[in-house]
Amino acid sequence: MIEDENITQEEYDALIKPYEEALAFVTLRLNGMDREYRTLSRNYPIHSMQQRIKSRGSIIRKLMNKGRSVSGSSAGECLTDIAGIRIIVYFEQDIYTVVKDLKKQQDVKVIKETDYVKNPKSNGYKSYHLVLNVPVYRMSENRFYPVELQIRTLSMDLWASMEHRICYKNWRGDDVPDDVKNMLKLYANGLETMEQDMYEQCLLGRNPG
Ligand code: 0O2
Repeated sequence: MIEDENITQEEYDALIKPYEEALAFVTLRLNGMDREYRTLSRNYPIHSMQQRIKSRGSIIRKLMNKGRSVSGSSAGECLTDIAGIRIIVYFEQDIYTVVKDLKKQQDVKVIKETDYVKNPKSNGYKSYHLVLNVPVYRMSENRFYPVELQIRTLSMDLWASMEHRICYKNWRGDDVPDDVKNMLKLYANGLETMEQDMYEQCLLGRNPG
């Protein structure tokens, strides 16, 4: 890192303030949706949600990996995942229910959408990514800030957490040995089969009293 390229703790604290508000805005909405789902049906889609503001170290690392200059303003320009929420659902179908209902909200705009469920990454990663632009009001100005949503099933989340732990911690994502890659793909397929079978064989078309 070039010496004057840094994000000080003070810059970081100022940078994340509006993202914290944007995150609170979306979390409130999602909690409202979750309450409504649970009132309407026993087969509610959302299992749990986690939220985080990207740490200072993670922001610096990501800017360096992207070959961008390291500063608060560069982070604001280049990164759309400073505020992030992970929504864990039960079945693949639930992902699309949540996405459809999120898009009904007229005061937030979808600015990026990647469907890694229908188009998984070559390593087996599956998840639906949405970046919402959310209004944050100040007396001097109104601005939109991005919040990244990762929507995935319990089994996709299990796989992604394990893959991140195994590959990132040991090989920093590069040069993962082929046998490890192959085994991870095999498990991704196995988990997908388990989840689909549970849905199709145990739930679909049944109406337990
Ligand atoms: P962290 O530490 O989880 O925040 P971006 O890189 O965000 O500007 P891009 O290139 O579209 O945009 O990224 P992508 O592919 O949408 O990935 C964004 C996030 O998805 C990552 O954030 C990870 O959280 C997750 N992700 C993507 N690919 C994988 C994968 O192969 N394995 C796992 N376990 N997670 C993945 P970060 O910042 O990389 O990491």
